[in-house]
Amino acid sequence: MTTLYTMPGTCSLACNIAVAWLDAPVEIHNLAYGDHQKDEYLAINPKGQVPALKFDDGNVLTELAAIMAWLGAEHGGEGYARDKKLGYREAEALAYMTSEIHAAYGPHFAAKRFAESESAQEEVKQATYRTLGDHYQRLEDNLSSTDGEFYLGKRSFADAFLYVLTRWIDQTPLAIDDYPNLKAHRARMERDDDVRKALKRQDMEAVG
Ligand SMILES: N[C@@H](CCC(=O)N[C@@H](CS)C(=O)NCC(=O)O)C(=O)O
Repeated sequence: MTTLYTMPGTCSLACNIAVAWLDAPVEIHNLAYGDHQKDEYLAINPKGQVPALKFDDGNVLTELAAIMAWLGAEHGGEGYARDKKLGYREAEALAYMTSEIHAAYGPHFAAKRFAESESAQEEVKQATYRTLGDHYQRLEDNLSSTDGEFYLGKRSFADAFLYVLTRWIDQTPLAIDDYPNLKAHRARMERDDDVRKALKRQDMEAVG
């Protein structure tokens, strides 16, 4: 069976949620933290990152946005194929969330890669939080420009990644309370049975 590799706390939760929403025949293999750097997993994804999707024939697809595109095309049914506008807006949102916002988290997760001294690392981190603050404000504004329930007006995989981002904010000095639409979105996602199922499969809990 096709296998999705995940790890607790990571962005791979978004793909796990998408699998649950589609009820796709994809097995979830939740790595323990650290196993992503072991030879066995590096043979699957030499980048040492999750998510990765391994097909029965041994082929591997990496990069969250690409995995979401495959899930939609393969298991999204006719509705997914017909709603072209939602499809390209979803691709736009996922590209923004992965290449801009997730990437901007780099110095937060691994400050040592960006500066040597502790004071320089702290400076880089503070700049990172300012950038992230701008991103969260943009997400908040975009969400409030729809009816507020879903990021693109209708449920899409962008909501799955948005949920990951609204969880990560708690690790930063930024406060979810400053983004009321994002806070409500996070709470709504946690009332979704499929989201709870995905969290459980990844050894994670709702944040409330
Ligand atoms: N560009 C990749 C980024 C994936 C990524 O950074 N995954 C993180 C978890 S959120 C990871 O595996 N980190 C482990 C590491 O880099 O050591 C994507 O969008 O899939």
